Amino acid sequence: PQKETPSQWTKEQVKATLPERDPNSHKGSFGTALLIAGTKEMPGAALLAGLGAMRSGVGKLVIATEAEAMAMIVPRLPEATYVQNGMQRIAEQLASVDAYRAAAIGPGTEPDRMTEDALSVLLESSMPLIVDAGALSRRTYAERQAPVILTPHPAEFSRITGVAVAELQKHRADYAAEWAERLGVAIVLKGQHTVTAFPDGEVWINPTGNSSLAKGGTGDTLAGIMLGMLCCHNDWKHAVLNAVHMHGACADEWTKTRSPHTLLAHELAELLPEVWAAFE
Ligand code: B4P
Ligand code: MG
Repeated sequence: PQKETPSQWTKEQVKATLPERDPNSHKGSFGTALLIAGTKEMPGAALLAGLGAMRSGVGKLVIATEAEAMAMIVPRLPEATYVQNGMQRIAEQLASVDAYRAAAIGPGTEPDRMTEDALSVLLESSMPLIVDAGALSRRTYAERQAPVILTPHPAEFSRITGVAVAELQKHRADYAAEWAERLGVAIVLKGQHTVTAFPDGEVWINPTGNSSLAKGGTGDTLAGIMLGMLCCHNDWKHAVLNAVHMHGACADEWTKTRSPHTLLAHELAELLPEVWAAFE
């Protein structure tokens, strides 16, 4: 049966829930984020997510990626540190995941055995965990107490649930809510009017964003912004909702003066400082 249309997570709600940066803070106050992303063939996804995270309130960022990807990322994000061949080292439990405040896995990775193994290791931790792109698979999260946030686009949602894309798009909020409760995770179903459904049944629609986001890399930037937001917010649900809203607001800032045909994903991270300030 068709349920009520969920409410929008508005600009006023973002303003009321964004954290202040304590004048007395230091980088440890905001924790260290772990980003597991990028391969030799898709190094850009790790860079885009890394830029999003470091622009979004994090204290420190560690990027676990392949050696070849590191060489490309370091010159454009010297502020991060790295775990070389990190996906493999985490999958084989050779690199610890204990010291992080939040983690994201999947941008620019293959949906293969190593990704699944690394995800299994991360699921044993007690930090909030974003699962995107190559890390999205048909699985359950029953053992997990801490927050899990899945960020599928419609094709990925279809892959992990078996619901056909055309059917999904007719009842986006209903399907997101149903699967969030069933899997016990938050689901951010991307696309026009992104739906965020929490495992407790709460559902919100995002009012920002436009067709300039329909381009490769923008989802990687969102995963990074969300990772950073998880580190500086006290309430993980506010972090997720504010990340989606702010990512879309950057695209809306772009189209004030520029064509929606022309946005590059890394430019979202460049717009974020001024867009964020408008919420403070
Ligand atoms: P992949 O190769 O999996 O794409 P990706 O690497 O995940 O791209 P990226 O990370 O940059 O973008 P994402 O979608 O995560 O290939 C995608 C495949 O799925 C393609 O075959 C594509 O056709 C299909 N697919 C993707 N979206 C679909 C959709 N809506 N309906 C049907 N098929 C779809 O993240 C993109 C970001 O941009 C999100 O934040 C999203 O909310 C936003 N966005 C995209 N279009 C928007 C719009 N029109 N308005 C507002 N926001 C929009
Ligand atoms: Mg994506």
